[in-house]
Amino acid sequence: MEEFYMSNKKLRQLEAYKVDDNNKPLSTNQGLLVSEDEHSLKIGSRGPTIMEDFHFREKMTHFDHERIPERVVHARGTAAHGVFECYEDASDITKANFLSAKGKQTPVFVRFSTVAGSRGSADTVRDVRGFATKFYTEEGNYDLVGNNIPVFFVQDAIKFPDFVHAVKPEPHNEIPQAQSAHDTFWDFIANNQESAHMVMWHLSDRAIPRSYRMMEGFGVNTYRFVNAAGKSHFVKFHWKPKLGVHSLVWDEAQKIAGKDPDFHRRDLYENIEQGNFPEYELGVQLIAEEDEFKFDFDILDPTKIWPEEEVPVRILGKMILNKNVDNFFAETEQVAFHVGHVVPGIDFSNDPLLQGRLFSYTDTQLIRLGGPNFHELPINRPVCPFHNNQRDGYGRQTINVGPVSYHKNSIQQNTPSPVSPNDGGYEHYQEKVEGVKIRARSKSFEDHFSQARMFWLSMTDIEKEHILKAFSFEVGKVTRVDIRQQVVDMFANVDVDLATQLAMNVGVQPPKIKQHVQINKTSPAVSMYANPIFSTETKKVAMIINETTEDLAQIMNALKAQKITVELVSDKQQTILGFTVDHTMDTTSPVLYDGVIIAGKFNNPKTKNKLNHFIDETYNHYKPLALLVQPNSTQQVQPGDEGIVQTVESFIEALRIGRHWNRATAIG
Ligand code: HDD
Repeated sequence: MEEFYMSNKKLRQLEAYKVDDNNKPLSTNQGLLVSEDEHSLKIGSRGPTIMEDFHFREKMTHFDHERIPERVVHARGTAAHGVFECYEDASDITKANFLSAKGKQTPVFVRFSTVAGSRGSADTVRDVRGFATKFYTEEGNYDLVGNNIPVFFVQDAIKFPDFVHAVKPEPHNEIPQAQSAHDTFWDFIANNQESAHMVMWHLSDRAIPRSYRMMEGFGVNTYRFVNAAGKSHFVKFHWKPKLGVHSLVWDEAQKIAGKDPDFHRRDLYENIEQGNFPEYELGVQLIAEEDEFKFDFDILDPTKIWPEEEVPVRILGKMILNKNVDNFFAETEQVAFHVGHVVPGIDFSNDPLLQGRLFSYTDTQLIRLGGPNFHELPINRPVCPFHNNQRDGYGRQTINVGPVSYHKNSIQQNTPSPVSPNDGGYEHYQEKVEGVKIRARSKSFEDHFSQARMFWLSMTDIEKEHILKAFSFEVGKVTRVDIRQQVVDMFANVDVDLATQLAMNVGVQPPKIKQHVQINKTSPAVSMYANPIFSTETKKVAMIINETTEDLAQIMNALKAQKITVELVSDKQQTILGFTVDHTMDTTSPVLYDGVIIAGKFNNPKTKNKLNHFIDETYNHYKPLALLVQPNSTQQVQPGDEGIVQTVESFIEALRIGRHWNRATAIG
C-alpha cells in the first residue's frame, strides 16, 4: 500500500469497512448463496410471481429504499481525501493541537459543491461554491464549512430559509434549475438590501470557477481562536489555492453545462487519479479581542470582509488532496459537516449567521441520514476514541457493554468521566454577555453598500465588464419589469454608472438615486485579475491531429514537460504515429479545454466545419490557439492576434497567461 495511505489514520480506519465483491459468489443479505438472479419465482414460467420469493422481495425492497433526501442546499457536490500539514507552531494564537507543531499531519476529507442545484444538476452554473473540510484530528473532528466567496447574502440565520426559497426553483412549476436568473431571486435581493455586497461577488467570475482546484475558500463567519493562556482573537479562515484563482467565461460555462455537466467533478477526479494533487494553503486573519471596535465595519457582520490590506492573512499550513473516494454514496453523500464540530482552541463569535448555523447542521443530518447515529457512519467517525452515555436509535452499530448509560454513577466509577480543560476537555470561551432580550439587529450592521462599492472599485476593467454583463443577463431574465427597476435603483447605491448602464440593457428607467455611497476605498486582494498566478500546470489542451500531423512525439513531450494535460482529437477514432486519439471532434468540445492546437490539415468540407467550430469557440472564449498548420479557418482568427500563435513554444507561453482578453470580436 502507498506510503501516504499508511500514514493516513482515516484511510486506514476506512479499510475495515470496505467490501470487495469482485469474484465473490452472490448471496442474500442473510448470507444465503443465490443460484439464479434473473427470474422471479413463478407458478409456471408464464404464471404469477409468488409471495414466497424472498430473494425477489429483499432485492426489490432494498432498491425501493435506496435514495435518501438530498442536502437541502449544496446537494450537488464531489469530494476527496487528503492531508493537512502544519507549517509552524501556532500555539501563540490557538491551542488546537493540529496547529501545534511544524510538520504535524492531519487527515482531511473535503467536499466541494454548488448551492442551489439538485444532486443531478450541472457543475458550471453561476453559483457560490461550497468548500467544506473535515479535519480528523487527535482531539476529535473539526469541520471548516466554508464557501468560495467570503461574504454572505443575509446577516441573520433566521433569513436563510427565505433566501434559499427565493433562489431555488420557483415552487409553482419548479423552474429554473440551479439558476439565480429568475424573478424570485431578484425580488428577494431588491427587498433585502443586506445582500448587495454578496451579489457583487456572485455576479463576478468567482461564481463560474474553472476548477475546484483553482478557487479560494473562506470560512465566511467570524470565529474565535483561543490559546492555552485563555487569550482570544477573532478569526476568519482562508484557503488559498496553489494554482491561483481562475474562472470560465459565461458563454463557455453555459455550454459546458450541456457538453459535460460533470465538468468540475471530472476535473477533480481525473487530476487526482493522474497525480496532479490539488493544494491549498490555510490562512487566518486575526483581530485581537481588544480591537473589536476599531474598524469601519462590524467584524461580526457576515456581509463584510476584513480587507486583507488592513488585516493580513497569516498562513498556517497546507492541504493536499491525494485520494479519490472509493464509493460516492458511502463517503461523499454520507459525510455530515457541522460548524459546531470544533476542537479546543477554536470557538464561536456572536455573528448571528453563525449562531443559527450552529443549530441547522445537526438538525438537517437527522432527516437526511435518518437518525441520531450518523456519526457512526465510517466517513463521519473520528479517528480518536469516543465514549459517552448516548445509546440506541435507528441503525446503532456500536455495542456499548455494561449496565451504565448515565452520569453520575457509582457502578462504573463515573466513567465515562468528564475531562478537565487542562487535560483537553473542551471549555467554551468565557465571554461576558449582558443585554435585554430583543428581536433586533445591531445598528452597526446597517451599512449595506460601502463594501459593495469597495468591491466594485477594486475590480479591473475586464472584471467590471463581466459583472455588468452578468447583471444584464440575470436581471434581463426577470419577467416582472418592476423587479428589474427595483434592482437598478438598489445598485445605484453601489455605482450610478453601473446602474445606469444596467437600466439601458434591461429596458427600464435610469436609477432615481443619483448619488452612490461616497467611498473610494479599494481592496486589491478581492480582484481575481489584478495579481493573477500564471501557470501551465494541469491545464488541459486539445490537439487536433490526423495523418498529416508531423512531430507528434516531440510536441507531446514539450507539452508534458510543462505539466500540461493533452487530449488528442481527430475526425475519427484512430491511431496516428503511434498515438491513439482520445476523442473525435464529435465526442468532445472546445469549451472543455484551456487551449487548442491545430496540428492537422483536413480537406473534407464537413470536417473543416467542425474544425472551424473548435477555432471559433477557442477564439471567442479568449483562449490560446496554436495554428501549427494553416487550416482554412474562419475570417476573424489570424496569427498575430493576441494568443493566436504558430509554434508550440509560443503556445505554451500563451497558455501560461490563460485568457487573452483583448480580442475585439470575441463574444464570451
Ligand atoms: Fe450552510 C450545507 C456553507 C450558511 C444551513 N453549508 C452547507 C455546505 C456548505 C455550507 C459548504 C455543504 C456541506 C457539505 O458539503 O456537505 N452555509 C455555508 C456557508 C454559510 C452557510 C459558508 C455562510 C456563512 N448554512 C448557512 C446558514 C444555514 C445553513 C445561515 C442555516 C441557518 N448549510 C445549512 C444546512 C446544510 C448546509 C441546511 C445543508 C446540508 C448540510 O447542511 O449538511 O444545514
